[in-house]
Amino acid sequence: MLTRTQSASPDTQPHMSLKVYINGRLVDKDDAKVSVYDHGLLYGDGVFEGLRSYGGRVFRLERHLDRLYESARAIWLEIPIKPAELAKAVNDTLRANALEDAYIRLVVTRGAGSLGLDPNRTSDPQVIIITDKITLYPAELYERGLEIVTASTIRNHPAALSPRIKSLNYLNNILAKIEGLQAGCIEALMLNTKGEVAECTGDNIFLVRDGVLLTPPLDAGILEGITRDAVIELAHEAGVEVREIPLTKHDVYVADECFLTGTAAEVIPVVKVDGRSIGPGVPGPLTRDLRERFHKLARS
Ligand code: PXG
Repeated sequence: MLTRTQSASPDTQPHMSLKVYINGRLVDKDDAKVSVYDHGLLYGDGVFEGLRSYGGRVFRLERHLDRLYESARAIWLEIPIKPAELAKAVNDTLRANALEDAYIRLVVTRGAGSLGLDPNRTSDPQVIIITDKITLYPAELYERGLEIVTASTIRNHPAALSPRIKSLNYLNNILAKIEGLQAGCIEALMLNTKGEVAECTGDNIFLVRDGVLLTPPLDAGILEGITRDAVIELAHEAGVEVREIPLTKHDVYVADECFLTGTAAEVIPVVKVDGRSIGPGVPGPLTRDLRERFHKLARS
């Protein structure tokens, strides 16, 4: 997704190279490199965030930074700069690339070290900001709705590696994503070790039943999605009751509506799960309403 040669104004600046922030410097994309000894590469030892900007303004930047620093704290990784400095760096990088509607990837690795797990034998965490044009899901998916399948890969046990940490080790989700792709689906539903619905590989899940919005609680072992939080707020504003309760596949199959939330997808309807139509098999009214409300909020 980030490999295309990008230029903010291809007609007027054909040779302008995308700039990447790395440790306080803006360098050309091709020169933005980390060591092969970086423990981010060797062990997935690091954290990340995926953000979006709309019209030059980053959606809930502070909240994403809070989550990044919380993820880092949970893995004993000290980010060498303060959140305010990182926030400024994000905005500077967007401006340097003349990007308004963008995808932003923040990455902090443990840094280069020896060939061993010991994080004490590393130095210099690498702080990286990649900004690029956003690749949107095709509009027709929002109109028709997605079909997803339940993956046999269980979400990481929260007592082993908390799904609330956005770490550089996403193999749990990637294995589930592959199952989805093999079934012809771009997303896959993941259950937790109790067999309850957790989340999708890069999105949170919501159901609608009898006008009430249902979503798994954080202790189902999920990422506390920033889009999820925003949608819960929007539902409250709209006078819709929201229940964060444990859900099973049965609840999904008998729901009136189903949708996913995430930074990349925003709010996207799901109309089929494991071959079963959800409700009448078309995007439902509450899903459409919340999608519109989110759309307005993000662009306000
Ligand atoms: N669950 C998981 C496991 C995620 O990784 C979400 C839910 C939704 O959270 P937000 O805060 O985005 O509403 C995510 C987010 C990417 C990418 O490039 C992945 C995410 C977000 C942005 C980009 O793969 N995952």
